[in-house]
Amino acid sequence: MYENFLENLKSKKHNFIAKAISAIENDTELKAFLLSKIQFKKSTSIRIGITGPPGAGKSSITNRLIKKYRSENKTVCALLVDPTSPFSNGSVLGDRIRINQFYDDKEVFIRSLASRGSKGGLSYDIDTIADLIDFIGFDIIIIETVGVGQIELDVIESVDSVVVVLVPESGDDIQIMKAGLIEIADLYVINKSEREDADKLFIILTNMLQLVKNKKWIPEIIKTVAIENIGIDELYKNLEKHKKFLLDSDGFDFKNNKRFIKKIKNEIVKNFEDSFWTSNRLNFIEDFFRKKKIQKISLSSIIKKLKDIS
Ligand SMILES: Nc1nc2c(ncn2[C@@H]2O[C@H](COP(=O)(O)OP(=O)(O)OP(=O)(O)O)[C@@H](O)[C@H]2O)c(=O)[nH]1
Ligand SMILES: [Mg+2]
Repeated sequence: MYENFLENLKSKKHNFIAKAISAIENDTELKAFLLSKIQFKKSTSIRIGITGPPGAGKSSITNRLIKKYRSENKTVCALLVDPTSPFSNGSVLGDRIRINQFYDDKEVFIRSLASRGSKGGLSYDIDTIADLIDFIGFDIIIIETVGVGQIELDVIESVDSVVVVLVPESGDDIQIMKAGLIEIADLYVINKSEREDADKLFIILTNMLQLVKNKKWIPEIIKTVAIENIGIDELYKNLEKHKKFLLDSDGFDFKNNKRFIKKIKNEIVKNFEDSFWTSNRLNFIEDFFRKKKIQKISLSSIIKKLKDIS
């Protein structure tokens, strides 16, 4: 019944891609069909994460990168994760990235997604959506997220290359979040680097990176002025360099396998959770806490009691 759907997807018809993404987000029957078709295989897309504080210029950089990749004849999908607005339906951020300039280009697909995952992090859907885009055959998948705490850590698992975009004023924040940042970035971008403190931040980052030991990949720091397209070629070159590094070190397969294992685990949790919460168990737990005087009980014994109920 959905066979035509697949053909339309494969020919990159944007309205079909949008329908497929909505199906994944909303857990419809079409999702089940798609999941049965998207098979685990060597990933052919490169997944690039662009993260950093609000307003740092992530979308402007994404925009420029899309153009750069198009000039190299690569097909590109950009997924913009909007953690602030669970009600965004895709148009608001889409406007920000000046989606219209790619309107005629079938080989560019841009979509924003509300992050509905816990703690404002990347939702579990993002990996499935990226797999769908991979299946359709886009060469490059850019995932833009606002980097606040948890999301940065999530994005690292979802992508092959992590770009952390900072601005000259980020210096103080960085001193504070040092350790975390060292761990996550494959490349640093200092955007808005026409501003005077750009060199100061460059030095802070350089010093910070000297602490990195025993790592085969040492992140580059790239200065950009996205609005003037300055530094974008260098960013592109470094992304290509990182890609080569991953290819040479089996990094792609490693990341891809890890994502797949994570998805299997998530799916198992979902399945078991649904079947675990029988009405007897739900009633038991609700009755238990309805009692006026809560009994002293440990977590492990309540879990044991729950398991004993069928
Ligand atoms: N001066 C200057 N402004 C820039 C530069 N790059 C982007 N901007 C501006 O900074 C503002 C924010 O840019 P965006 O690309 O929307 O930033 P963002 O990080 O995607 O923002 P959020 O997604 O809202 O977190 C816009 O007004 C851009 O025009 C730059 O290199 N220099
Ligand atoms: Mg943005």
